[in-house]
Amino acid sequence: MTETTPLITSPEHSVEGFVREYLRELNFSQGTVLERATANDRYLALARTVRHYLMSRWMQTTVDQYRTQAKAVAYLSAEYLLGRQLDNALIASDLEEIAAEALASLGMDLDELRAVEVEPGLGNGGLGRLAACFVDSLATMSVPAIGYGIRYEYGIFRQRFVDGRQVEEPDNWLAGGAPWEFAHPEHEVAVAFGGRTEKYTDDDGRERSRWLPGWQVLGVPYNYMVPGYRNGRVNTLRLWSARATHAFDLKTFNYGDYAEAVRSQTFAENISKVLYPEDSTPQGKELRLQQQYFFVACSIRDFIDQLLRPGFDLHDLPDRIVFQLNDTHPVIAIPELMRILVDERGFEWDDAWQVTQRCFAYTCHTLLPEALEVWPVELVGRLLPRHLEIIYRINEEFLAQVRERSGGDELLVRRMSIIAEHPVRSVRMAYLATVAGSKVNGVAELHSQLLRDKVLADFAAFWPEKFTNVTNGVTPRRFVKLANPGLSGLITEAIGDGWVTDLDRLRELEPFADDAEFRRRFREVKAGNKDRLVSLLGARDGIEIDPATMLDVMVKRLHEYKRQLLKLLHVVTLYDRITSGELPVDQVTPRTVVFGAKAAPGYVMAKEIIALINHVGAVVDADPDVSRVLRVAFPANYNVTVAETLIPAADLSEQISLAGKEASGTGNMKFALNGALTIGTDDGANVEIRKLVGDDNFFLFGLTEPEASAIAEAGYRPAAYYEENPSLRRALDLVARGTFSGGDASVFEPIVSNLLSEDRFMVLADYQAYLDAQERVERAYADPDAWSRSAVLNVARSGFFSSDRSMRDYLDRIWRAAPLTSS
Ligand code: 6GP
Repeated sequence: MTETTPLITSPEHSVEGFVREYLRELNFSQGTVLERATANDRYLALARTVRHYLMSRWMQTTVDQYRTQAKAVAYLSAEYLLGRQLDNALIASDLEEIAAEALASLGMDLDELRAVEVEPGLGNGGLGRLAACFVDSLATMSVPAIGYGIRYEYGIFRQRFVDGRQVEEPDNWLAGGAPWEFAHPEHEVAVAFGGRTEKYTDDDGRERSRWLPGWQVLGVPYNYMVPGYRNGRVNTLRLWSARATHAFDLKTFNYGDYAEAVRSQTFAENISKVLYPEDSTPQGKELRLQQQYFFVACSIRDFIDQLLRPGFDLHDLPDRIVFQLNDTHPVIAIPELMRILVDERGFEWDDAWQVTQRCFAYTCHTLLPEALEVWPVELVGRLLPRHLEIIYRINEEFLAQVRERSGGDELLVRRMSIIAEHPVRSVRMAYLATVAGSKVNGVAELHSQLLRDKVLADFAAFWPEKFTNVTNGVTPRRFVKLANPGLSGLITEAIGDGWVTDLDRLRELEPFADDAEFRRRFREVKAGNKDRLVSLLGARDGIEIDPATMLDVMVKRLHEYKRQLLKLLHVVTLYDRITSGELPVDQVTPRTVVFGAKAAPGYVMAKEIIALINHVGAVVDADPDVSRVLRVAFPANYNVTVAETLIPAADLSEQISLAGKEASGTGNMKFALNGALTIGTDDGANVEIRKLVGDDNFFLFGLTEPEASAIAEAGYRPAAYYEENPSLRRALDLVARGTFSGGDASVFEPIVSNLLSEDRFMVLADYQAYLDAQERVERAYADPDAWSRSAVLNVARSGFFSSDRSMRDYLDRIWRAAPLTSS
């Protein structure tokens, strides 16, 4: 890195300037002319044009960060669910209008070109999308930060439905070209694996251990711009791609085994080939551990070699960087930094440990015990033998402390050990992160409380000051400004545009909730958003929906704890009541229930639930009476792009997980900010949403976490609810009898029998409360004026859920870093 300020100038910020730049790109980079250019050519030229406007800011930010050597945040995340880049770059650089006009003057439509972009789906769900929101906020707040991750060649699978069942197809997102990335093979990093360790005596006569690896791969960094919102800053997201080492190839080739050389190349490159589609439940696959180590080893090496000044004393590392661990996926970075300090830099163990502890902080994103990652010792030892030794030593010293402070409580020692003994000897990654990290945080108040009280209770008792909370947030740039231009315009008209980077200002909207004209215009915006959704679903999925109905939306990964089944039982109950004549059609609030969800390909029950939703939808649709007032729409392949049209159109947001299971949720925040009302349990960030928007503007139902725990402890018997509740019994019987499976009772039998015998997430226990809450929803919806008042209040009171606020909390409570002041 040089310290010379690069001399580049941005293209002129005008329609003419944009046209010139665009045509130049089309000619020089795409090698074509307007008349012959395909839609993809036109999109690529547009992306590159917009990129040029951001380039000098990017170079300047990079230079400033290096020059000041200010403390930086390195966000380590195996996933970034970015969404489309062009849209965001346009709003960040204030080019939307100029670009639209410039393209129009060339006979093109900006929206059509936008739609060409395939979003980089390099994440599964909430955790990956959160990382994307966080890097956006860090850039917008001028915080020196870098996001590190993996450049998966294939992102989250594309979902199709065949006979209502999920089929996965590869997400070849790079196929059309990748105008947003910059490969830097000159900064490739070698990463070692395997082999063994050996003991030796160093020059000072000290006993040491060193690693003799068995094989290597190279990591090539690809840089992505992370534009701050109109603040002259562009941060970097650096994603690593695996390549075979040249030496590796050559050696095999010299032996004359060409096929073997190619095979080993593929083997190395497999590491960044595909994103694991498991969400919240790790699979424990060897390639996954390789991915984890690969990207953190590259990232730490990169930070030390590229971002520190030559000769930097690593004892001072904690003053220069904090590595934030996005869940346990990057936790192997802890022994990696120890290894670098002790083995490569000759640090004493205790000094290295001091430095390491201060460099890491850990965010936990789950409450499900089965979601806490563990790696078999055998596997860690085979892939990373030196790291295993280091983990053992960390554990040894930690347990000595536990023994000392607990007076030798061996039960406690066993509970807290980083190494689990059963069912197989394994490394508990969450424990390693907790022991080594300076801070541990949950992602919503309730979640952090439950981490302290339950999941990590022994550790919280040991180090109470280590534990803190940072409630999640979402970026208002993508999820309001970009996704909801109608609402954005209305808000800006009312209170100015400061809210985009200071979302607390939405409070100033509160008085407008009582302004009838404002409410009317708010409804107009909602109606316009519904029309946009109607067009999207029509064109994309061939799904017809009626924009005059209540839009009731449940979009998130398919997981039993999130309880899509509870929503579905409500639909089945409505179907039952209408078809049985119990509920006259003219008394039903017409609604469209929209689902969007991918299931992990190996998660059988989740895939069955998808099939059931689609089958119920088909039967509901086919019934002429029912379908006048009730429709089920399940567009396939829900992703960030779909979310951006769907969320602004929603009236009702479904956040109905069993209390104590959803760590936070972030979809819930996006809906509230876009003026949907929530029907939800007392779970995750719902708790905080309800507190802020007020009980009158939130439909709360269901068991609380303590109630659910008490029932579980006493022995939950779901069949009792079935026996005692006739409406529930009828709904389940309909499914059980094969009403939604062409009369074949066997098809959905596993779902029914699971609900009746186990029902781990207490769907049946919450059924009646949910139905009652839905009746309250219908009564409220019957008064459009009162409903829109509540909706406006949801918007006005949700400013807290900006990811800018989350970043401020991390900066204050965990990172102790600050924005760069001048540019
Ligand atoms: C998710 C949580 O399930 C969700 O509640 C939360 O909003 C999100 O993280 C962001 O914090 N967790 C995961 O996606 C996951 O893989 C291990 O957790």
